[in-house]
Amino acid sequence: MNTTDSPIGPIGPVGPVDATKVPRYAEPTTFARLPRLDEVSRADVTILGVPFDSGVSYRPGARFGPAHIRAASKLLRPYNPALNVAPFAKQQVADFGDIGVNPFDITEALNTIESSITDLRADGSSVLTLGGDHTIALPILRSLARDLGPIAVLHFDAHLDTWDTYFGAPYTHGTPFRRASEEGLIDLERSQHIGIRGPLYSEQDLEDDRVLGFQVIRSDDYEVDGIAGIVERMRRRLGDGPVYVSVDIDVLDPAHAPGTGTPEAGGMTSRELLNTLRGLVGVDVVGADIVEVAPAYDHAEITGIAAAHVAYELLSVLALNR
Ligand SMILES: [Mn+2]
Repeated sequence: MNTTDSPIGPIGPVGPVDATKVPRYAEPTTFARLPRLDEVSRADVTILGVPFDSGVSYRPGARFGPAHIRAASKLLRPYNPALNVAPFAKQQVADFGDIGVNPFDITEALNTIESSITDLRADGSSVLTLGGDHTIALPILRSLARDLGPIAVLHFDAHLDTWDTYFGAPYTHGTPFRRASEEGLIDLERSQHIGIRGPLYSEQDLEDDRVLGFQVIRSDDYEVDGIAGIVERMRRRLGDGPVYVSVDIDVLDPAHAPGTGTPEAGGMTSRELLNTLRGLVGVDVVGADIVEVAPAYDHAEITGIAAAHVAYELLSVLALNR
């Protein structure tokens, strides 16, 4: 699964470092021990770290998420039996590393993120972003929508993230999808939240959310519909056009993801989340993020491992859709 060189250059994707020859805990840390982007000619999928958490409303610390997810990804292996695919062999996946964004000026940070995403996508690469707090989804959607028009957002989260402002501030981790909807970035007929639960400010939050273009699948719905039923509802809503997948790790129950900023009881299991993501095979996924991993509240890498496996399933879906 390593470099396959021929006299005329690489003839296939450069895969992870071979764990049967170099121990997993050795060598510099990239996602899944994949090559850095500057070590390959181009990537079909680029992993990008965005260590930004200046938009959080409660526990800070998601700026350390990218490094934590990479560290927890060292145990990922090359073959995914659940989907019968080798995601790093079927496509070139490479890790760009992190971009530096201004922690004191959110507007400047959003612009930096948007232009970085646009640059990485310029040669046709898909970008899988490791956050960072949920604020970063907005500039990513700005970049995608400029090329693709309004796209469906499939949003896994305990929270709606369609609130208006906090302390008068429009750009926060609780508001990215309201801004995205107002800016015309999302398809109002095809967007969906999955995993919603917990107390709201008022009943009006749900009404506003509907008007902004989202359909809600609640965490509790898994109990009634099961994973297969949820996947069917998800695919019916997403339809045929482009889809952006945004995974807030707090969609998982705190038992499955304690290391996050705004935990809510009654969440999904990691098994439910991974199986739901597998249901995206054949859906036109054009990009994805995994956000809100805050390692200071994690224990034994529970949250980091969950996030790494979320990334692995998304990469597997992208490989099969190629
Ligand atoms: Mn969120």
